[in-house]
Amino acid sequence: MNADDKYLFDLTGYLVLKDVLTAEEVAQLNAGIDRHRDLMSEIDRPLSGDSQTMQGTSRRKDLGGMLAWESPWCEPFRKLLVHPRIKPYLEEFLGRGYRLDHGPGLIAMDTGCEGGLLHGGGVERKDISEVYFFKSDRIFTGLTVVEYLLADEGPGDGGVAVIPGSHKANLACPQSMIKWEKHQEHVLEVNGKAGDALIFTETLTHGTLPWTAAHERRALLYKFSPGTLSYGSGAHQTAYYDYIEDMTEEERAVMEAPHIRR
Ligand SMILES: O=C(O)CCC(=O)C(=O)O
Repeated sequence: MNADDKYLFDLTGYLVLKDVLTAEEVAQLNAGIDRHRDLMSEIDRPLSGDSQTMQGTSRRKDLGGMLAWESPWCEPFRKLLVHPRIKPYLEEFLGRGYRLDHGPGLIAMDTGCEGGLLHGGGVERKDISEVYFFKSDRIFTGLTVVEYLLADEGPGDGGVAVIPGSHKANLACPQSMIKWEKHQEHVLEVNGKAGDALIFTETLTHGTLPWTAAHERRALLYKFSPGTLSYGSGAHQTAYYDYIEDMTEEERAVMEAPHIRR
């Protein structure tokens, strides 16, 4: 990671990194998902609320639990805990000893799938778990998302969207903007190819635009926290499950409960 990336992340709250995964890695991850497809389920509540512009003909489908899948299917997902292209960014933004807070989770969307209301951002954050500030030449951020694209998200397709710079907002985002009904020119549809990765601080206002592409959307989300913080109640509890025993030492360290690391 270079000084430009650090500047741009601080300025906008997100970065898109190109070609993080090879075509082979994308294929392995997608093969694991295909293999476990019967575990994928449509979520039980709509995410589009009463938005006039985010309605669709289906709901998002979710799939989780990849780290505990039987070998070899779990392996490409475990590698993403410490991917050499991503780890330096997480160590810069979250500090050394960053930890998996929750996830990974797959978001899949069929053509016509509804969007999801924008959320998070600036004044709306409730506690230090989603903090963002700059001090001593360092970025400090709480919950941080790494979103690996496993299918292309091209212009006009929909999918993940952000309001650049909103992690520093001092006022609440207008409801009409949260619903993507007004000020759409300030809501950026993030585009990328399968294998690209989006990193964003969860305190950036973000959400999902309705999916219009002919192919299935697949985005794989890992949510990380600094070593001393927790947002979710998830991964640190599961750190004591058997499945971490055969992880590498480097992967297992990311599964630890929050604590002071020296
Ligand atoms: O990739 C997306 O659709 C955004 C997901 C999202 O809003 C979230 O995980 O909080």
